[in-house]
Amino acid sequence: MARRRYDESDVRVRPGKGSRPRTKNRPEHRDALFGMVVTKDRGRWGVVLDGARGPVVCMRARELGRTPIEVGDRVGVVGDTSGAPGTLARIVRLAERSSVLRRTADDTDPYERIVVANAELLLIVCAVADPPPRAGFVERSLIAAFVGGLRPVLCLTKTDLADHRAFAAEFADLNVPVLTCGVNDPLDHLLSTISGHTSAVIGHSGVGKSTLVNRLVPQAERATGEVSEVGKGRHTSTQSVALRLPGDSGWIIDTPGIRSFGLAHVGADAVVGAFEDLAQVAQDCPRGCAHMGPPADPECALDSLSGASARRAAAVRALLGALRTNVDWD
Ligand SMILES: Nc1nc2c(ncn2[C@@H]2O[C@H](COP(=O)(O)OP(=O)(O)O)[C@@H](O)[C@H]2O)c(=O)[nH]1
Ligand SMILES: [Mg+2]
Ligand SMILES: [Zn+2]
Repeated sequence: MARRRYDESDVRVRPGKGSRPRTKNRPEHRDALFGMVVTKDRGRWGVVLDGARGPVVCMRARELGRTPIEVGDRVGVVGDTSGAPGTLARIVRLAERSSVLRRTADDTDPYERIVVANAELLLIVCAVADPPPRAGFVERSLIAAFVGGLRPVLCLTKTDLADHRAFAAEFADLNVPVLTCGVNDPLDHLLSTISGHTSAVIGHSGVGKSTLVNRLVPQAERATGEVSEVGKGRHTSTQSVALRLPGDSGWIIDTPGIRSFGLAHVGADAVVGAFEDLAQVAQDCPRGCAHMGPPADPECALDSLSGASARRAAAVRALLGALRTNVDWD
């Protein structure tokens, strides 16, 4: 998969609502310090500057207009960057993203939201029981990861309550790592997978996401056992937050509050394009092929595949099916 590299000199500035002249008089901010956005809340961003420990509270500079700045973004900051209580620095630059986990509110909503920027891995947390596992949720998450440039890892929880193998087997042909991450499972495999990387965590409420994050980052003290993390409660978080793994061995970005995972922005070609072997063959498909095979796409070139690639094509078609069914998986 083609992954773009950061280029900190590349500022992507959208003009704001007013029509101020765009770049002419804009300061260059050569003195900006770079860091990572770790929190976002009501017009305030927490940024951990490179080499620093705690976050600096920031606002978005006016010249950035309404440019979305999300948890995981690399940004340049000017002003009082001491992080002392009561100080407020300014985000003046936004580096190009290496990955973007996106969603729309539902499958018909054209407006894309960025859930997490720059995560390398997507940990898809799914319980094998209580609540029962939902393949549709996993499929949608996989699609979002593949098209967003994140490497998905399926983390199965509550493995003490049911056998996980049948559910895990559903995803075998996609070459997605499946790790058992229940309370009684050792986490060494997961730890070695995420070590040195930035990983976003997604999953339904109640699947054991916070329990898992607390095992990975004990000082995080994420609240567990809540009926619902979203909406009503005043103290419940609806925003992503980046947590440093012990020993500075990477970051976990917890993403509470995703109630729906619309994929209106995703096309079949983007999903197929995430798999090199399939993408190559799909170049021979007729124009507008939706890659589903007969009867809808009788000339789909994916049907010429054999062996592991054919199994992968079948698995990707199952994903494409999930893309078309507007399941509300809340
Ligand atoms: N039996 C069992 N219960 C678990 C496991 N992981 C979490 N739980 C329980 O499931 C409930 C929801 O867990 P929580 O971490 O709050 O889920 P979250 O909503 O995804 O953050 C809590 O009562 C946990 O104690 C597990 O592996 N096995
Ligand atoms: Mg939770
Ligand atoms: Zn095709």
